[in-house]
Amino acid sequence: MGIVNVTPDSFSDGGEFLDPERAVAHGLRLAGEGADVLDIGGESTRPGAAEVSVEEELRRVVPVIEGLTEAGCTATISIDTSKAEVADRALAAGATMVNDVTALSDERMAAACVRGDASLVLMHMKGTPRTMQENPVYDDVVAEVREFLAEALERAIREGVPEEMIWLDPGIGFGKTVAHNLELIDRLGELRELGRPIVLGASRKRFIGEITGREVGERIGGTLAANVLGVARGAAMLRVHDVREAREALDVAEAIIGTRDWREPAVPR
Ligand code: HH2
Repeated sequence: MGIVNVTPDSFSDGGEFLDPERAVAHGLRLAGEGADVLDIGGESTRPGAAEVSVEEELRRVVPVIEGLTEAGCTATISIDTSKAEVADRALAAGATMVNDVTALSDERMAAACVRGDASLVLMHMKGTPRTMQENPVYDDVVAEVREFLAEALERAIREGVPEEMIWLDPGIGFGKTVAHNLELIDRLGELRELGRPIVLGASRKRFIGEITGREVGERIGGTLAANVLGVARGAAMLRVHDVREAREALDVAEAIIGTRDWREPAVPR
């Protein structure tokens, strides 16, 4: 899953793709590099980020989704939003997946997914982006995230989203310390027990900077380590800024663990 942030304030690439044409070009490039999914977001969720109105979010994301669809983009288009109204319009414009980092905080969200026949990513967050990094405390972070995701999954199914269209995400960096993030990735297999595929979003995040001492644009090495180990522990989708590097690391990692036949070399993209 390649990230297309159409925002002025995202933590790693804020402002770079606010112009729809640049965002479309970026999305097409990521798809060409091997992204199966493009995640289009119009609201930053970084710690302390300002909230964005429905109108502003729509103004940012709809032209990008339309542009990608018109350009014949074959990757799945995901809308990264927690607002049902934005999901509705994005699905009408060509998206087929909803990435909700608040796991149905908008009570109309599941219905929007059902209406739009969309798959749904449910992510764990403790608190809100404004407050989530203020001393997060858990008894057992994996158990709590698992319980939260189990409840969100049950609710989504109860509200009509087909189980086989739901993905789960531990929400790396969303109300978690470095230690919490590391433990979640290391014990990702415990979330697999919920029976749904796992999305992992570690790309360029702060815990990597805290370990490596690197600024946000220089965290590719740490990102690849988290991604490869995440897949070894059971992640099925990686949400990344750097698709080419993630793809290559995965191709090699999968050849080693035997889930990919290395005799058929990947076509460099
Ligand atoms: N992380 C971010 C945003 N959306 N969605 C899922 N499912 N999982 C994640 O880990 C996740 C997410 C934060 O990263 P980014 O989009 O790069 O930054 P920002 O929220 O500042 O736009």
